[in-house]
Amino acid sequence: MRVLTIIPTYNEIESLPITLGRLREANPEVDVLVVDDGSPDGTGAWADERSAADAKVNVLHRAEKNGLGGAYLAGFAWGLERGFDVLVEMDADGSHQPEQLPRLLDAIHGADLVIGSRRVPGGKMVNWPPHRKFISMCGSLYPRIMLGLDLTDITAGYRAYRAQVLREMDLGAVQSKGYGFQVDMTFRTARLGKRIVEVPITFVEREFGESKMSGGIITEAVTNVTKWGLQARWEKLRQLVSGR
Ligand SMILES: Nc1nc2c(ncn2[C@@H]2O[C@H](COP(=O)(O)OP(=O)(O)OP(=O)(O)O)[C@@H](O)[C@H]2O)c(=O)[nH]1
Ligand SMILES: [Mg+2]
Repeated sequence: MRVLTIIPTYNEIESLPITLGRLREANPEVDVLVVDDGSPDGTGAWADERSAADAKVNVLHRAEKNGLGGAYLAGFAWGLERGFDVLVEMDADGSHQPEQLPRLLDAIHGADLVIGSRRVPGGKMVNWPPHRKFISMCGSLYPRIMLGLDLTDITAGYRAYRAQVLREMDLGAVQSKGYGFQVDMTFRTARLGKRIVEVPITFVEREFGESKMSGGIITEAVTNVTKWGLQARWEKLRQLVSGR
């Protein structure tokens, strides 16, 4: 099983060296792709140096900051072209612990998408202030109800996809940029009838650098989830009325 871990970065010069070091140490057989959006702090240049010294580390540069979603889509295309079997998403900021990657990879044997969840038994959030926990809980509950997905952590970003799922998906149609990207991808995976499994992870609040979370990202996610939820209900109603 050839595994590629994709790490999107924007201004992660303090965090990326630590995360990448831990990832290589804990999972030496796993390939890595850093997708940097022209970080002004030199994250991309650092990753290039690291890549020159380590054949397992690769870097994809995008000209400007264009959201997490776009970075992952570019990373997926890179990995699919090169024939990887499993594509993993991991934040650079230390929230997703590289030492827990084997949990996701073990579970992918019996699933098409594995989500590292903070809300299944054994899952934890470390150093998260109560208001972030509350926002995150709402952010998880709303799409769960609206989209009818029986999952505890739909916005979570520590995941592993079987390449086949991504190949079957119309990735060109995915437009979500921020948090909504994770929900969008989960909903698409579920609609393809794929098996989604959650495994517990310990999510650790970032220690260095700044969060890229913004009002715009939340608005995008809420607007899209509402739209998708209503569309799905409308479609069901239409089928009922037409007797199909
Ligand atoms: N390439 C790229 N990476 C991004 C972009 N926005 C965020 N990232 C990266 O995506 C990962 C998650 O971003 P964070 O800022 O940690 O967002 P978050 O985890 O939702 O928020 P916090 O919990 O506050 O850290 C990090 O590795 C970021 O560097 C972007 O526009 N382009
Ligand atoms: Mg983070």
